[in-house]
Amino acid sequence: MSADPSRQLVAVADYERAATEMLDEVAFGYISGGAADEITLRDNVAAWGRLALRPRMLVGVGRVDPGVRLLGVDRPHPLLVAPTAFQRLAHADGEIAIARAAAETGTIMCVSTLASTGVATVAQAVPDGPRWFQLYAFSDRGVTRELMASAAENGYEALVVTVDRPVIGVRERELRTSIRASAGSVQAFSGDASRGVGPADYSALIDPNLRWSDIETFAADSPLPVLVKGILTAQDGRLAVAHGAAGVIVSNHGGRQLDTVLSGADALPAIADAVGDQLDVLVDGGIRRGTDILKALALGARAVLIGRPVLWGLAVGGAEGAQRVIEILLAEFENALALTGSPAAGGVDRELIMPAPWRRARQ
Ligand code: FNR
Ligand code: LAC
Repeated sequence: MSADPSRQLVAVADYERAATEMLDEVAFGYISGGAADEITLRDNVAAWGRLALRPRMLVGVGRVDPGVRLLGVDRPHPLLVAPTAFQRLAHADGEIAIARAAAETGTIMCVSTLASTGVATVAQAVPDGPRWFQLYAFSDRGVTRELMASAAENGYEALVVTVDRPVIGVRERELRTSIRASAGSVQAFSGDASRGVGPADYSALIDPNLRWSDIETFAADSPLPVLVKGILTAQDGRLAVAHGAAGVIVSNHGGRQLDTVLSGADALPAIADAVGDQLDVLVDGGIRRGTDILKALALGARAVLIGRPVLWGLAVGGAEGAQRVIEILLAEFENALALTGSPAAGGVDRELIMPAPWRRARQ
């Protein structure tokens, strides 16, 4: 082994393997697991591989521009850190470490309502990084409003309302390990914290009766633009437009909610076609390579989010590990722009992809 083992880790898959070895069964099961038979979890990754790239040559790619415009703001690249709960399960430095990694790389970090470290603490610890707040609307709308206000006061730039978790999915790995974790922003509302609570206890706080009219209320009440996270159909894309959303995140929650739903990659084109000219469409799920980011843009997304990869980086090497994972994906993305003859991320379109010729052979 070399003196610095992280030098051996050159791809997201390397971090996944290393994290598997470092994390205990409880944390690894929570982070890497999915719902039921994990068919959607696996398909989220496989779906990007069912698209082939159609590169163009001789267009001059000595300099490529990975920048994109998102909610009307120019950003250096189209990669965001997805909201993931309880990041201290992966590493003692948790959210603060990921906030550092994000700030160092100009990456927007989405901080979860169920973050181990509360929204205000993250913002104070790492003041200079772009951040969005992911909202779980609680049945107690007073608490919900407090969370929204705290995000705005602490410099969060957008509100991501997650709508695909009215109830928790069938998560057998979590059931088998009786996981315990706590969430900084909402600890006070979660009952007896001294005995330790599990994700399921927090789930009980989330409103299963949330409706489109609530999205409209949040959009009207909050000074921040609202994105709806967790839609998979063009119908819901149109309803997001009708109810005042500034963006949608096409997502199946990393395959953690309902097994056998379609992947983000497969859901994206219809949604982008229906509403891509009226609001910003983002996508997540299974992004593990720079080519996956490029394919998402080609299908009509403005940006992508990564969940597990950054947690694997965090588990392996704290802030540095998380940063390295982001840098690997960004370097691969720029490489893919150059090798497909795409000088600017903003100019990528569907001409760049086709259904992969090898998909039928494999099935
Ligand atoms: C999540 N996800 C999630 N989403 C959300 O809106 N709020 C949350 O608190 C969480 N928590 C969470 C925890 C863990 C451990 C994971 C893996 C995921 C879903 C997340 O935002 C995102 O949609 C997926 O993780 C994207 O898929 P990949 O990149 O993990 O394949
Ligand atoms: C999860 C939550 C908290 O997926 O959304 O575990």
